[in-house]
Amino acid sequence: MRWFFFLLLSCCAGCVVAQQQKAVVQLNQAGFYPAWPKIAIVTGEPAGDRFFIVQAASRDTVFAGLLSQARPSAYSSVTARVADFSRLQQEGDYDLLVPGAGGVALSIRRHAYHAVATGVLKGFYYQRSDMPLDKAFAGKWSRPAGHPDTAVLIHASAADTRRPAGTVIRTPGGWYDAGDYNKYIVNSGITMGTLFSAYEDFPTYFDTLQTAIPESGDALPDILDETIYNLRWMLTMQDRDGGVYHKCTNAAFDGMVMPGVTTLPRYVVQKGTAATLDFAAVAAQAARVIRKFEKQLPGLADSCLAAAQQAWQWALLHPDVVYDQRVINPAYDPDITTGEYGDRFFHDEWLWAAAELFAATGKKGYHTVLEQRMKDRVQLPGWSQVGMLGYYTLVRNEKALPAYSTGMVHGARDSILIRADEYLEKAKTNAFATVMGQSARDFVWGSNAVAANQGMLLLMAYRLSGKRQYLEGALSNADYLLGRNATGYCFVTGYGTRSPVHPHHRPSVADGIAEPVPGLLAGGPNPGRQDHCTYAFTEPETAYTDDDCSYASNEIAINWNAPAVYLLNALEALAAQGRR
Ligand code: G3I
Ligand code: 9MR
Repeated sequence: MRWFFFLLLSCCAGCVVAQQQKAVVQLNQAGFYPAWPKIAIVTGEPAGDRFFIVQAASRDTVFAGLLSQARPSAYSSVTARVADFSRLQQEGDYDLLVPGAGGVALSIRRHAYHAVATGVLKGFYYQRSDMPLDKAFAGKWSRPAGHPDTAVLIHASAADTRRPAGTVIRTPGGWYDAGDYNKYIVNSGITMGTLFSAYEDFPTYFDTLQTAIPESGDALPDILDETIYNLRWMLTMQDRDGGVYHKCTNAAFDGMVMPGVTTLPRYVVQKGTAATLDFAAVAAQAARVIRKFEKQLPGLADSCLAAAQQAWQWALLHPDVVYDQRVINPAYDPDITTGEYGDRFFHDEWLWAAAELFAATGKKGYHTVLEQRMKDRVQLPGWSQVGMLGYYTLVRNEKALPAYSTGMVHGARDSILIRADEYLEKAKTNAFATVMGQSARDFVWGSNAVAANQGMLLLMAYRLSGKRQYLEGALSNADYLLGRNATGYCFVTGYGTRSPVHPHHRPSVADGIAEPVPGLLAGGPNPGRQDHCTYAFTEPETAYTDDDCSYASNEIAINWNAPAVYLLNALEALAAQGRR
């Protein structure tokens, strides 16, 4: 037996090397904008140093170029050469040919990202929990409603005298978080903040963007209809004392079945500081964003603002309530073993909530907390790092804020620009010529959201400065997500020529349809491989497997889709404005 494994191992090792040596072309599979940079990467060993682009139909050669020197990647054993064809600006369908590497199709279009950008927003519709997805909107992925959550139990960890354990409450609606069927306030928080940011920064573009959802054609932009669907759920998660339950969840993850098939009890669990502050931030931002739709949404902005202020008050009284299943499970039944989102450090949540409440009310009390929290080093957004969302809100609302806050707003602006400069500097040595891959630490669980959030930050820097390099940096990460990466995948399901077909996404696994639900961003390379699945490659930028076993590299999640919505739609909007 042992010799057999030895043979298998040496054979596989050989395969890996062979695959890495074989020359392959990786590029953005969604397409390129005529006036913007266009780059493909050739990995492995091509037969020469030239590449050609031919028109798909006529086979006429329209471009010939030289590959760059080979550059070893810092995050895998891949070597990469750049094929730059930015000078080709004619719309059309082409093939890029590299002797020894074969050819790949590419397209150049004025609305290159329109389909995929709309698709990642539509992805949220497929995550809706309590309503049937009708054929008219969901096509072959139509399905009955999932969990109604109209009779959800107060878990013992959340019990008090007014609502003892077992009290039944309603908390319907909202998106499923990811490949699982639970609904988590912390992760909804960053997701909502990011989607509202997209609308705030590109309102004219989104005002007319249609995603074919049931509400399309009503008096609200589709992105707001979608976001408000989840907002209404979030509002039901607030207790009367202002505190917010951490999540609405099964005790344990459902099997790989369709939503709504299991009817096991659902619970709301312990109220916590992170959930309550994230809720405060979202509700305050919502109040500001939807105020102009008072006629369509009577009273909703006021309710949101009141809810946000109440949540803030609760957090002041409970500033350090961590949600920790290792603590609650020994104390209460049943054990809760679903996703934890167990943040322990709340400075950034205070910052974001204070920024949103300050922008919504102009009240000095929030400014005082903000001033304190601006002293911290702010991180790239992630579910446990939301301070940067506060910075985004400060800089975009500078004109509406009281004059005494100008210094603080400039601090936020400088910090965004400094971070953006660091990104561009590091990108200069990246083998794939992307901002993604600043260090090996970028390749975490959900690494594709790191790429998308870096892109979003660069677009903030672009909006603040007008400096074209920032726009190009953001574009490099869109290229990364859509195929110019060491795996060769376009990471959005249903788009590109090679995208995930087996995401860790229960409906995609259980619906009996070959194609996965479209418009969902896979988590991406993650050498942590916490799922213990089989990966053909294990280095930081290649540790990805298109296998539904792999929740650590191939799950989907709302907080990953949201920055992709921002990045891809913002680029589409800017390209349409003719930004050069
Ligand atoms: O905080 C440490 C950091 O100090 C350390 O340097 C780093 C090294 O890997 O690890 C950091 O912790 C990581 C943590 O996320 C914070 O980013 C853990 O390793 C990592 O395992 C953890 O992954 C999270 C995962 O749940 C497991 O808890 C993902 O970020 C998070 O996106 C994911 O979320 C799940 C939900 O629980 C359930 N629903 C699906 C969803 C997506 O997979
Ligand atoms: O499906 C779950 C996924 O959403 C989570 O991200 C992941 C990590 O918490 O867990 C998945 O569920 C798995 C569980 O952790 C272990 N048993 C198998 C479950 C499904 O693959």
